[in-house]
Amino acid sequence: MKKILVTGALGQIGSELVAKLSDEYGSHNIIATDIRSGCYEGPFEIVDVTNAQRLYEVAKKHDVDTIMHLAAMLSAKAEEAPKKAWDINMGGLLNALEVARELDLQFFTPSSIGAFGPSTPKDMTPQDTLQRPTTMYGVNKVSGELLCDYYYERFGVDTRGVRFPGLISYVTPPGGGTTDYAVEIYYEAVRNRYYTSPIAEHTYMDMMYMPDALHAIVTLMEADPAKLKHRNAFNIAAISAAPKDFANAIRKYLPDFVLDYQVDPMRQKIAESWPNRIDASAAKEEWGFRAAYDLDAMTRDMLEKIAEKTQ
Ligand code: AKB
Repeated sequence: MKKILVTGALGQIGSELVAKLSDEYGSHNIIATDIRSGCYEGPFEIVDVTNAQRLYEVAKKHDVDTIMHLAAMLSAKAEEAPKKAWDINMGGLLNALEVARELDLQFFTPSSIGAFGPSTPKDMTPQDTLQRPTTMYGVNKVSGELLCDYYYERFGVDTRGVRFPGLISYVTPPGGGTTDYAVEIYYEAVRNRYYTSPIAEHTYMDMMYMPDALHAIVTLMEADPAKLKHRNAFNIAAISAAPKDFANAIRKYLPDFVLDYQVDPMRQKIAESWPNRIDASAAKEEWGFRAAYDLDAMTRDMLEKIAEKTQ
């Protein structure tokens, strides 16, 4: 039975991942940690990931065998405070990897489509390709991918990871990402039938519904290591969409929905530097990744769940 420490457990991915892992492995085997306290009933510890000693002590105290390191600043927020983003994203990752090395733990951390840059091929972006990102978040993500490979090659730490697209969910809102619009649009559609997009009409990015993202993490962590050629930073993909596609999908259920645009230059620039659609064939071949939700299935579920929540 696994015993897993999750950093950033109160964030967008963390809050749902902890619930999923609790179902899979038992809630007493999941140690949720975050920089702030929140309402969570299972084992919980306050941990600032930039504090290496504290992270080590909590992992040791709970005798965990796995770290899932999620604590990070997202792309738009990182652009507003690049030095802070480096300290949290790289400092936190290095500390978490060191704990994994010292205590011989399995390790997961997400990379992102943000690890690509304007010179990366935009369509069917290959697994192994040019990565020259132009954002601090992207620089952190490429460095993180390399660091995780290094800890595997040099120290034998069982590091694994995926490049997440923009993640869409109705449970915990994302904070400070370029793809946040794809969550906000659903809330505003249900509440006001109206949304102003900060991203231009035809700008495509990869997106994924949270249940597919959580399933991917669990499947990758349980995959036979002998079959993993890449280990870290697997491209995974489900939906390639632009704001107009979300609007059309929403109008199928809410015909009076109106989408307007007020493009935010900083977010738009980041979005344009990312791929339109990445190729997930390595993840499919090496550990059987597959996504269950397309844009329509996700839209139906998002609108239903948000309507229930806001009643
Ligand atoms: C962001 O927009 O920063 C994140 C991501 C794609 O990594 N959602």
